[in-house]
Amino acid sequence: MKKIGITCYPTIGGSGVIATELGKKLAEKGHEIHFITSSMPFRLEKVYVNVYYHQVEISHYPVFQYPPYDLALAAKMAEVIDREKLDILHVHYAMPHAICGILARDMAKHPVKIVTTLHGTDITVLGIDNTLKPIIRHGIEQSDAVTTVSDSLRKQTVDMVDIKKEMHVIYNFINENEYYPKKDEELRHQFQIKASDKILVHISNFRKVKRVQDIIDTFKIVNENIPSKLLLIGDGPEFADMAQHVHDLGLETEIQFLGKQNNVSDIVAMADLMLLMSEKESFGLVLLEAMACGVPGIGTDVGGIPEVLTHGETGYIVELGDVRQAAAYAVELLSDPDMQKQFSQAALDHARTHFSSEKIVNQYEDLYDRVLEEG
Ligand code: GMT
Repeated sequence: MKKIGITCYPTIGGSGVIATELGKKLAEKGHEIHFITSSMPFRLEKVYVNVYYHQVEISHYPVFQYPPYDLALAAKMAEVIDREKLDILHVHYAMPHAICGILARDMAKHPVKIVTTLHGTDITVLGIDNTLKPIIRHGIEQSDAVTTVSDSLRKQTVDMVDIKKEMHVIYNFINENEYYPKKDEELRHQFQIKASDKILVHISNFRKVKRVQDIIDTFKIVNENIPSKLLLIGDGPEFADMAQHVHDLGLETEIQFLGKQNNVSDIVAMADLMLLMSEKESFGLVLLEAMACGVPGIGTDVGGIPEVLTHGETGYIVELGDVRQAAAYAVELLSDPDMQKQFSQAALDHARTHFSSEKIVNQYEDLYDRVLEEG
């Protein structure tokens, strides 16, 4: 049994999901888990044995122009490391979490190892602000072990941050108790979707990089050929423009905006196809969650997406922005029930074989063992 601290962004997002589900799985296996975050991670919705939560308090002293969240986090990490005698502090994102962890490790009296998982935005942020490169590099190099959620992200990190340190690819995983094939006819009824309509779904934080407009434009072509509905889940900077675009296309009755949702598995499982047409995506957890529900996907040939989706088997990969091709694949699949069944089964099998929680959580446990053995 190990004592493991976990720090992540606790709000809605794939990295928070993975960090929280990992903590829950490790706790089930008998480890003691301490979440150190700014608020309760959103998937930690009930009491779990072996799971503790330490909230970071920020002081609003008037002299500080900006509340020093990063320092408050580092101080809380050091306090928890010493009081709970943590073996491992697993932080998600180099910035700022690895940096805070390294500072906490320096401050704490109890020896602790820092494991950092990179989720992507750290590295893509560098495209915007090069001044952060040295601090991200420091966070990676000073961690005791580093993982990336795809091989594409590993390579991108090496290229962009010029890193010599070994980085281990550990893919994201699914919570099989939550994501599995389930068709909820009542839910379909509540959304007023006819049994004959095909359902397409997209989930994101509506940032520009998610190219939600491509999703809508793909759906427009699909809808001209097949009775269908598009469910858009999430919220973010592009939301208002996308609502306007849907209005301009006259598709308000065909496309529903559901906003932020905490428990999306029932909606995902109800769908026939997941669309993710981003221009940056280190993994694309929503594609995997859909596959685990037996729902194939269409994604762009970008980042880690081709490591999740197998073209022609569990879904399709298209060039960035190629809405015509995406729509053509969707129409071909959704108008052939046998093919749909075959893709659905392949998606489910692939998710369970390659991204099972057992397989991936074991990889993290092995890494913790190796890091602790290194002394
Ligand atoms: O995609 C986002 O903007 C959210 C971000 C996050 O922190 O959850 O997602 C990143 O981490 C996910 C979990 O590993 C990955 O599935 C996403 O692909 C990755 N997003 C990007 O690389 C843009």
